[in-house]
Amino acid sequence: MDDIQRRIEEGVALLRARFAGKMKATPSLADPAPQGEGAPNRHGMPKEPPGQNVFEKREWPVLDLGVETPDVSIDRWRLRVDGAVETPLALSYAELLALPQVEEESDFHCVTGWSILDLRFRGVRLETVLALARPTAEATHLMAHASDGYSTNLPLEEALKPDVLVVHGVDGAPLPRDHGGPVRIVVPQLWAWKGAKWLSRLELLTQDRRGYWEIRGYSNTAYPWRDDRTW
Ligand SMILES: Nc1nc2c(c(=O)[nH]1)N[C@H]1C(S)=C(S)[C@@H](COP(=O)(O)O)O[C@H]1N2
Ligand SMILES: [Mo]
Repeated sequence: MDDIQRRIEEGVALLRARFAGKMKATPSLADPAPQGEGAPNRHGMPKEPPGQNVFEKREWPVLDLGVETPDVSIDRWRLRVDGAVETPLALSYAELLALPQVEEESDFHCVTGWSILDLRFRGVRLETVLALARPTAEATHLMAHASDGYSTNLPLEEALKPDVLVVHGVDGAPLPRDHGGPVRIVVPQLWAWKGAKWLSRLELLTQDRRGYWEIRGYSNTAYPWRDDRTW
């Protein structure tokens, strides 16, 4: 475990050396005039992006392609991390739980017009998983793949933000299957489709490639406070 801890710290330092400047410059952290209403959220953006309705937590909708709801048992679940990495991984659920765990209270904004505020997500920073796999010097983006055939892409400067989590719990309970359990991603600073439910694979890329909705008309950048929904 000490070895893993050291490897994570080294990997995080390498990633921050490459991406810290880019991370600070993204519209989700450095927008001089973010749109929306309400008191500032944790990152200084208005709590409600423009055009959103805030729902109660108990009304959290289930939204996905709807073709199937994957039934992935904890015993069979694996997260492969491959592509432009020095060390491809295949993490089991137990291995994910053995990594440093964090809790982040975050908001969840769906492009179809609803938001849920203050969900308490538990999991592992995506940064931690990437630090273990060591993206190569050429890696710039990643594609998250899911067991239902879904995919969504992220630039590394968004993926590495500290509240972007590989989530296995919410509000003190295991992540429900409908919401992507056993394991999903949550990317609070972007529209919720950027967070793959039933996460199965992270593919590191050396150039951007569009995922399921990004091909079909949703914005590639997905900034809620710029009303950035389609292209
Ligand atoms: N695997 C997978 N992940 C997915 C989707 C999907 O269809 N399949 N839909 C996305 C969309 S459009 C949204 S709004 C959120 C919804 O998450 P929820 O069902 O937990 O509310 O999941 C995202 N992640
Ligand atoms: Mo969505």
